[in-house]
Amino acid sequence: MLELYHARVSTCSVKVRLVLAEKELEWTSREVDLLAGQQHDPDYVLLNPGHVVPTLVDDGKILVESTLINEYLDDAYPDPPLRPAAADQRHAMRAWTKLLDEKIHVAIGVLTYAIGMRPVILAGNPGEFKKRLQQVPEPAKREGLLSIIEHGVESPLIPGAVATVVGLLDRVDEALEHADWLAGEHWSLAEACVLPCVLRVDNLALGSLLSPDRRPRLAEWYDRVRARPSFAEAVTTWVPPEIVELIHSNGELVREQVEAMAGESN
Ligand SMILES: N[C@@H](CCC(=O)N[C@@H](CS)C(=O)NCC(=O)O)C(=O)O
Repeated sequence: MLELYHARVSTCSVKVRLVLAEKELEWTSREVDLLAGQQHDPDYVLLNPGHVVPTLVDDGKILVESTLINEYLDDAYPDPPLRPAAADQRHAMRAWTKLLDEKIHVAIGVLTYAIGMRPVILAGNPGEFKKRLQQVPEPAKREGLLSIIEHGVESPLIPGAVATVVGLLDRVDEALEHADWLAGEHWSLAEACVLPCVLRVDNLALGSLLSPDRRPRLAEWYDRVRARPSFAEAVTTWVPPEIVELIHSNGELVREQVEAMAGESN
């Protein structure tokens, strides 16, 4: 039996849900409420010592790290294969997952908190949120989140995060110049990791960065990946529309400022 500990809106959770959907695997949902701090519950930390989602439990085997979970799923449930067969294409696929893990994930997290979540946290109980931050195991992440909650898009972390995300969007557009998919001939684990980040950019009211005028191949790919049944199953089914609307309206408040940082203001 497959059990996924996940959060509805988290990009890393979407990444694994997309692969489960592409493989049409049955799984049991174990939701972890990140805003309520359930990732720090002692029972959960026994499964995931990093205090993060997702965690997959497959017949008692505990698996963490979304990229490694997706590779595990492709090894354990190979039909349909979601990694290209050719060695060079598989290398290209892993270059995407590595880029996402090492650079993009943090940048997307910074923008999500600064643009989409900060107003929610400030309207709730910021003191409680800051207290809970003390449980985040990595000091750099803890301090980054504090800076974002204090300063929002004025935090010194924002320009770098925006530049990193713009770099990703350019790279996707470029990669699709002579290919339909990011790595190989089919939807692959590269799509699984890039799509949740592009979707987040869109949800944060930065859809201008994805417009066909600016990045035509990215825009066409984004339409194509969202038309697949896996998107409905992994995203639409789980992500509450009212949260998407809330994040989007928070994004509207700072959109011009962020677009200017991205060098894309009109
Ligand atoms: N490298 C980890 C990162 C997981 C991660 O950062 N997950 C976020 C949601 S996308 C999380 O659980 N955050 C909880 C928190 O920051 O307190 C993976 O890919 O699984």
